[in-house]
Amino acid sequence: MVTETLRFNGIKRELLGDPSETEIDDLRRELEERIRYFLPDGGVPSDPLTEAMRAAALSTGKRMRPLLLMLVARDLGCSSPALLDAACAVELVHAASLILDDMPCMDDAKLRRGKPTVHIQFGENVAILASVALLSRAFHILSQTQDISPLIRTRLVCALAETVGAQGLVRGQFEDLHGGHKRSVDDIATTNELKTGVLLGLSVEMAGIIAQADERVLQSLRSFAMAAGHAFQIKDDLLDVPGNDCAQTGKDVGKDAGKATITATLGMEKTQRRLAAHLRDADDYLTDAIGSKQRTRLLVGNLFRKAGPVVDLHAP
Ligand code: GRG
Repeated sequence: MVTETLRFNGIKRELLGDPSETEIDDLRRELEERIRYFLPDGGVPSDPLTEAMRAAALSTGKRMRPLLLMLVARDLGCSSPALLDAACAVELVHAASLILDDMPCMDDAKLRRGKPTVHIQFGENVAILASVALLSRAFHILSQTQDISPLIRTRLVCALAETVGAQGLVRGQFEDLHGGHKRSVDDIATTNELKTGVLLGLSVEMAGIIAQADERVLQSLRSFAMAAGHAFQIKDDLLDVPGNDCAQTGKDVGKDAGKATITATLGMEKTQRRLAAHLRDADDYLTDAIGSKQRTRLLVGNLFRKAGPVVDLHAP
């Protein structure tokens, strides 16, 4: 049986070979350099707030959201310098959300990206302040973005505000914390959409806005991001099983124990079929948006290939 990851992985290797991996690595380096520029170190003696912000934003993450933003835009034929700053803004928001998510009053996590979480390293009050400061820095960066019209800049800022707010990430986190242990699969999927899908959605939306894509393309990109977000959240759940090595994920394992997740509700086999269906949908929506362009596919393929054997997409 042809696996879903092959739809993302198979063709592109023949068409593109290694140079595209290099392109992604180069973009990742540019991004991290630009984040360092936006978050300069606190000097000597070092300032714990600045260090906490840098620790959250510069520790080794996959950079999935900013890379998605830049690669989708390139697949749409756009290489505006504004993309890099928009990508930094998205990554800073992600870093801010991870700080809060890890805190004792939320997920109470000790390990993130293979290192002690920000509140463990710097204390809880510094962690909260660093999160707020990163969020604020993200809006500031976006409001200063060059090479785009004021109208486009306003659309970007508005999209960011909507994504974070009470109908976005914050709502998703609230539902996750207060939704209860006995939720339907649809309710869990909605929470996942808000926790993971919306920030992926923002990334592709920003790419589309900067590339001045038409509404039809934007809609296909949003649908792609939602399907990819569902798939990613399921992959995340599948990796969060006791006995799985936290060296693979860089974070505490077993944090979902007792929580309502798709895996806990549907069981392993149905969950894997659901994951495969989301990946199929993601690929179809991506085709609607960018045709057969390969950059975004290469990134998505890499993300799911690295899911490892825990995610067995050969399941019937
Ligand atoms: C103030 C921005 C802000 C948000 C407040 C706390 C909160 C509301 C939301 C938390 C949302 C959250 C952390 C969702 C989890 C999403 C997720 C799958 C994170 C892991 O992403 P990866 O795997 O991590 O891309 P890396 O480390 O690779 O960046």
